[in-house]
Amino acid sequence: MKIYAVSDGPPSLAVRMALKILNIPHEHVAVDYCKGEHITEDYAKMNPQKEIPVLDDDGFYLSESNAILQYLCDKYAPDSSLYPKDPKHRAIVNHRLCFNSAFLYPQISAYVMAPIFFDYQRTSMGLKKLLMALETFECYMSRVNTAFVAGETLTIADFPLITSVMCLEAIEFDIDKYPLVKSWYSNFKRQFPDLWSISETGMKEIVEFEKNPPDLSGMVHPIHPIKKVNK
Ligand SMILES: N[C@@H](CCC(=O)N[C@@H](CS)C(=O)NCC(=O)O)C(=O)O
Repeated sequence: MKIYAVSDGPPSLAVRMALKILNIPHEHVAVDYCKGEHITEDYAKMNPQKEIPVLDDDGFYLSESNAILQYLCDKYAPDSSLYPKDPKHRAIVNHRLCFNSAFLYPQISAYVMAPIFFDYQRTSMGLKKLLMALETFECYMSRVNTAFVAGETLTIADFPLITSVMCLEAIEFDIDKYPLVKSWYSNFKRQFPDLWSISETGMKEIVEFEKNPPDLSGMVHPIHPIKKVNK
């Protein structure tokens, strides 16, 4: 099995957490985002969306990190509590995965990540949408009032939400107004240091890039406006 991933991308880091906790032997293929290795026609054969990560399980190519998380459990750990079988419990896990990929992470991607790498600004509208998404996250946490995002035990839904919130920590974005999100995030770090270390490595890179944006002038076929960076 191969995972094509970047070292600081939240979806890649979430999948790497699952591979680690499930103890699945795999090769980590580092995709050079700054060179635009994911925007090539060869890469598009694996993932026409030209996004990272992509899983290659013996010729079975799968993109979309949520689908990868679900597949890894279904195929390699069908009885794991990481992806519960009970329909309602599973529905909550699926809901939190969708909530992240459709509602929270897009705001974090636009407000936190894109302006680090490309010629985009952090706008008041972007901030407003991000705060709305965080309020919603806090609301879900208060409704269930559980230790993890989808119940009292860790599930695959925690991974992408942890890596999303990690981006906020990377730019020292204050989440004090969301106490349940904040305590879930701190507890995860304390209880799963090995998993957190995967995310932390990515966070350190983001922290550095926030101070010194990477030079993307060599990116092939860029799809975002490239920033001028002093070399
Ligand atoms: N929905 C996708 C999103 C993946 C994603 O956004 N990956 C980023 C890297 S962290 C990417 O490939 N962006 C493409 C680009 O900016 O050109 C998933 O969860 O797998």
